[in-house]
Amino acid sequence: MKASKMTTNPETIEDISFNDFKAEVLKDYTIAVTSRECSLLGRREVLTGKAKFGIFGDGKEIPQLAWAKAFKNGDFRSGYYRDQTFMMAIGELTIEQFFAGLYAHTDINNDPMSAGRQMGGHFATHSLDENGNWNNLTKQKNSSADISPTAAQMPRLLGLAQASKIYKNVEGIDANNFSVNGNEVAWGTIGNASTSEGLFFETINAAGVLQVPMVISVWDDEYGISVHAKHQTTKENISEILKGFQRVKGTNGYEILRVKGWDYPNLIETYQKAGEIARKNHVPVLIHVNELTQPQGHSTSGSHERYKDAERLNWEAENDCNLKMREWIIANNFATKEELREIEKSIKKRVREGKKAAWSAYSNPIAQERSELISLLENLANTSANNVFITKLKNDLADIIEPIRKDNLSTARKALRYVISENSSEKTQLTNWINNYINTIQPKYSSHLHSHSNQSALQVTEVKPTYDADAKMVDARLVIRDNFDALFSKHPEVIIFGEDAGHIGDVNQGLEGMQEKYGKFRVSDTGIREATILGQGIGLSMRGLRPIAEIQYLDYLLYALQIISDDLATVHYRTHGRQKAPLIIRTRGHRLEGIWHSGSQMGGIINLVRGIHVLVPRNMTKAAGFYNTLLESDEPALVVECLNGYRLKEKMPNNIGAFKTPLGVVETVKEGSDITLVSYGSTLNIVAQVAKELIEVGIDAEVIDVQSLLPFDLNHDIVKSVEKTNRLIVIDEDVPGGASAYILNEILNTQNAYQFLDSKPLTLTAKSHRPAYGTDGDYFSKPSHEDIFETVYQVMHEVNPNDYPKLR
Ligand SMILES: Cc1ncc(C[n+]2csc(CCOP(=O)(O)OP(=O)(O)O)c2C)c(N)n1
Ligand SMILES: [Mg+2]
Repeated sequence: MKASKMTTNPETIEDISFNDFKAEVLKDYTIAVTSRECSLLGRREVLTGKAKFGIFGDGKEIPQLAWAKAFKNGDFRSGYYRDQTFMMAIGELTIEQFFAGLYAHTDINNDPMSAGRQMGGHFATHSLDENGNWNNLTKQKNSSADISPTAAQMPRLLGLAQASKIYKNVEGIDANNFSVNGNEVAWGTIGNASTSEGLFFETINAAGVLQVPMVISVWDDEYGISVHAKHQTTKENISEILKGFQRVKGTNGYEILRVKGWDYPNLIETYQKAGEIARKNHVPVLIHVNELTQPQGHSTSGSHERYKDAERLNWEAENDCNLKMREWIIANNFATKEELREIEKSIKKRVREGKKAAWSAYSNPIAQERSELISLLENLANTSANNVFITKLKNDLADIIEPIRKDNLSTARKALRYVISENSSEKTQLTNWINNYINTIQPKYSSHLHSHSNQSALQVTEVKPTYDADAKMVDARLVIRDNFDALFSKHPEVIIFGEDAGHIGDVNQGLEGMQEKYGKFRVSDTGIREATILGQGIGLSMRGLRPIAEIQYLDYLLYALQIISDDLATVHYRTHGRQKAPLIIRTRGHRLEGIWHSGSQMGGIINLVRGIHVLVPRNMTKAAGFYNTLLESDEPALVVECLNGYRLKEKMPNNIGAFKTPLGVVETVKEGSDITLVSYGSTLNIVAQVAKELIEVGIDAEVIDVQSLLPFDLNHDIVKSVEKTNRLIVIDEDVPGGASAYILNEILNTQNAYQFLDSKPLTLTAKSHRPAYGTDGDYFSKPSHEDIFETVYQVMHEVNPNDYPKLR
């Protein structure tokens, strides 16, 4: 059935198909009008204070209907906040759910997008059941969870599309839940202004190189909030300037299509074509959808009358896509004006009812909680000397027309202060109510930062490396290489990619020979594009593969840090555990040479990526053990190998691929009684060396390797050491106040080590500047042997100047 034919010659189509088509058109129109009505009422809910913020899909309805028709089971969306009509059209967003999201309903059954964690307009489907097990993604329409940073949906889109390519070309993977011969398309959407972002261009180029089944729609309404296209896009036309990407005979590249956003039949045809090209040929497609509008302006935060002139506002009113579809329906005799009016009237009613139902579902439990509290406060007031004050608090709470949980809990906690020196069963009841309320309500906002499943990385048990009696000392890179070899052969779904990771087997030869052995789809080179390397990893892992994304040096992780922080680290949390991206990021860092090959910006990293594990092994055996652990788990992690460790000698274990380094467990590498030295990574190895030298001056230091910054020392072993030595120095090569401050806080605050200290706890760090080049640059920038020795000695000198006379 060709929609465009219907426009010109409806009478030539047989009655039955005309009627079918008519029904479909009216069903589509119903969705478009329902979606619009939700946008209009949604804005009102914000302006009247029932919801905090609204950003809606009005003005973008019609192309999304066409897109939904081309979207098949198993396909994935990676889009942004304008896509509500699409979500409704694929059956993944009801009116009630739309409003539940707007109100921030914390029950995942009411707001399946995020259980109230995300602003409305941020969409998702459930890839996992409530226990964290995969659903069959090939039998449902999938939407990866949206995030707010503009264009940040693009890197992930690349990986979602590439997964089809992997499933098509790599044998032996159990694809049951994930793919049918790699026939799935990943569909992206982005606003015209957001195409100004580097992430957009990086993704476009990478997808052209990789030739993956990806269709990107640009919703072009000429504006990005108040900023017109003339400030955003060269020639004010994204498809025009991307023309060089158009494939021609004998080249790779894109199919680039352009269509007007109100032209329903042409949109249908365009989306069908785009889907076929991407699905069959694994060629990326860009659809530039222009002449779209924003009937209510950008969001509830402002009004577009401030920046659009009368001419533009008139144009938008006349070219509203829903209005144009309505005119088209009438012109083509699919329905009369009266019939449409009837449909519209009943939709208005239906949306009002849905909104009301969503509001009741959201507000009733809170009102119920308030009633309970009010009766407790009444009882408390009756028995308290501060009756007047408690009654006032209670009355103020009762007067709130639309109470939220904050009102309840804040009132209860304030009331407790009035009975601080009283004793009564009413006080006990209130205390219990508060504790119980916090225990049940807090998880609604804080759960699912990490996996709750039985594959949580914390559930993986340690397996120590074992050695033959005559085990050889080898270059450490061989330990890591042989371990990857074992992992690739054990897990067909493991793939690794990065700059120089393929042909030469990474810059340190940790993947030597792996591409030859496992093929170019599993061990591959990428362009220099850290953010989309990360995005590939996120998307691939969301579709059941186990990618290892290699970032060549820790210093260049910064290019990808935004996407790690905004997307990867929040996936599980922002979907209330209904999506996961168990990506392993492999990189190498710490001290070597110069400003950009010696960085150890661990403080910056750990503070930006809560939600993923950050592991800092001191050698390659430890690193390999972390990879082995992570592949048994369903969680994302960053592993920082020691850049100066590949040529050091390590003993080759005989259980390669099987030993596992546990997460969140420290290792005491030298026992001692005088002082506890805590470190990690390359610097740990120096600290261990210095500890031996300290014995010569009578200082017996205990050296602890943190190994795992996130999670940190879950067994609280470090405090046990401090309890014994009463002294503590944290040593690392990050800047002052960086990871060492985090470690110190964990030990003093979380583990309460302050009570065992007899000397001031210290941190010894690098200088505040970047490390200078050369051996002297390292010596004068990062903690040296002598710095560490003297700092420890000075502490002992202060304790006992007789035994430890002043050194300098
Ligand atoms: C990285 C980043 N910068 C700024 C913003 C604030 N912001 C949100 S939407 C938006 C405009 C986006 O315009 P466009 O891509 O054309 O999408 P439209 O809203 O017009 O559909 C901006 C600047 C953001 N969310 N993320
Ligand atoms: Mg725009």
